[in-house]
Amino acid sequence: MANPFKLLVLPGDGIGPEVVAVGLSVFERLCRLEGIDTEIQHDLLHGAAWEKYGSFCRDETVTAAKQSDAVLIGAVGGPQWDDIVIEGATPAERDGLMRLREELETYACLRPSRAYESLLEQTPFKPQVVRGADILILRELCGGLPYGNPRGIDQLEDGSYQAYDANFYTSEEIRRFAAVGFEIAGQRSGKLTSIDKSNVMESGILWRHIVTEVGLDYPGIELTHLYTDNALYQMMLRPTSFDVVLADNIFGDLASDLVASYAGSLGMLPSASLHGLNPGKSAIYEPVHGTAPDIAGQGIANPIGTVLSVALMFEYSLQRKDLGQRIDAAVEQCLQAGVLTADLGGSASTEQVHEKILSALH
Ligand code: GGG
Repeated sequence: MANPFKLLVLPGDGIGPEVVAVGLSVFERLCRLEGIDTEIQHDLLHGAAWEKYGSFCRDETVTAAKQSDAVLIGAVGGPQWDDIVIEGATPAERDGLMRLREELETYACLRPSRAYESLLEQTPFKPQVVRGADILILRELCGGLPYGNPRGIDQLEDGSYQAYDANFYTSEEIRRFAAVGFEIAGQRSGKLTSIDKSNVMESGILWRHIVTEVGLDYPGIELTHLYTDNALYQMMLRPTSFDVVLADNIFGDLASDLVASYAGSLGMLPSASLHGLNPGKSAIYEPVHGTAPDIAGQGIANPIGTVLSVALMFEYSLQRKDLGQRIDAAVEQCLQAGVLTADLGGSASTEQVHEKILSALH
């Protein structure tokens, strides 16, 4: 583990600052209890950075992120920044978070979701259907449609418009990502489901081919290929039949929001975005949810997705899985005590959840 452990904190926009304050407090408390030395830097990202610096992600922020062991992010975006036009800008120049993901090459995004016994009634499922669900969506994060080029909206001769986005994947991008999937499947149940649309997309054909090829190096892992549409349907019908799911950038984004329903709310889902499984590289930790502008500033946002992202930070960047598990247990205690924010059917404030988790940590 790096000593001191260098953390860059980028709260972002909307409810980002509120949930990051809780995640950071849990991080600092546990580091203090465990005698872990830290060096913490703060900066702005996306809308907040645009307002102060006229850039969604400054070069200085990228340099600080690269020099850090980990980056803790809240959420980015908001309608006030959606229509800003930067002529000829790449997707990364238009979105601070996408720039950081690209610069740090955090191509493997881990998005775990599970059914909590005390929250089964908060899910849209019959308890017997979702009980025991424990899934990890692995989302490829640096390629595919979000970064695709060419892209654009062109006017046609008849005055109407045509929009297009290219979905590019090289065999190497798929190969390095699939290898992470097989490694992680080996650390869990040994089952890996790869999802694609190889029935209608060329990128899907290459995806399936390379994943199968990588699988030859992992004879102990049971690999299943599913078409994405069918996979999402099966994830709703049989939540407990999945373990690790390997998906491209777009399908992984869709799948992770969908399986958040197992946990009762999108506010529960954490993520770890890694440059492979190399603990020496800077990684990004952030909740899966967005900025929720409708509730920003009210002190009612669910901070658990961020707190669980800090648990993943302890596991992957500090190599202290035991401390990650301690945070998981504190969150469980908070849920069992019924200290729940509104998205989970409760009336607790962000601060009440924070206090409950801190007291459960001791
Ligand atoms: N904390 C996640 C977040 O801020 N997400 C904003 C977002 O939707 N980014 C685009 C993406 O993840 O594809």
